[in-house]
Amino acid sequence: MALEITYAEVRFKNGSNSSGTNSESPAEKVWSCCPKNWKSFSSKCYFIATDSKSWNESEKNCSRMEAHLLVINTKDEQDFINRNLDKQSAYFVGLSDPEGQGRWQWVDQTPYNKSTTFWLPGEPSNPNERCVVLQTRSSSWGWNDVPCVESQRSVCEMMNIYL
Ligand SMILES: [Ca+2]
Ligand SMILES: [Ca+2]
Repeated sequence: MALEITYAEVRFKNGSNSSGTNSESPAEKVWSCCPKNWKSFSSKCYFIATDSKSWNESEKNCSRMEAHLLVINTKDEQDFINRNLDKQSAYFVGLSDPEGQGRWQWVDQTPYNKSTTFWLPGEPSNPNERCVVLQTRSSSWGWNDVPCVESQRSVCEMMNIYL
């Protein structure tokens, strides 16, 4: 798929800003960017889908763009995404419990780590609710398990494109 690129930034691959130090090798400049209408955060790109689909269809929609449903790895990532969402909506993320056994799985095989979860109070609430949305309740963002067939908006994630 040809993606139109309108956003780019310079990153220092070695993490050093080489501020006047006479290092032998100058910091290597690498251009990375996100497709048009995607948001860039910490070497990832995010797309907020405005149409509503089931969880499966939402994941397929991300796959078609060479992305996957959002995998929340850190609080910073969750906070960044939340700042870009509409409080009135719920958004599928790439977390599901296909068998309803409490075995939560991320779509990209990231291990489910209980210490990096952001369930709303009282969630997950129901073994028949096997797919996860980001939503607000009492004005805080968090995770809720909902039926996978519900139609919700969603967030896709992919790596930055390196030029
Ligand atoms: Ca992620
Ligand atoms: Ca629930």
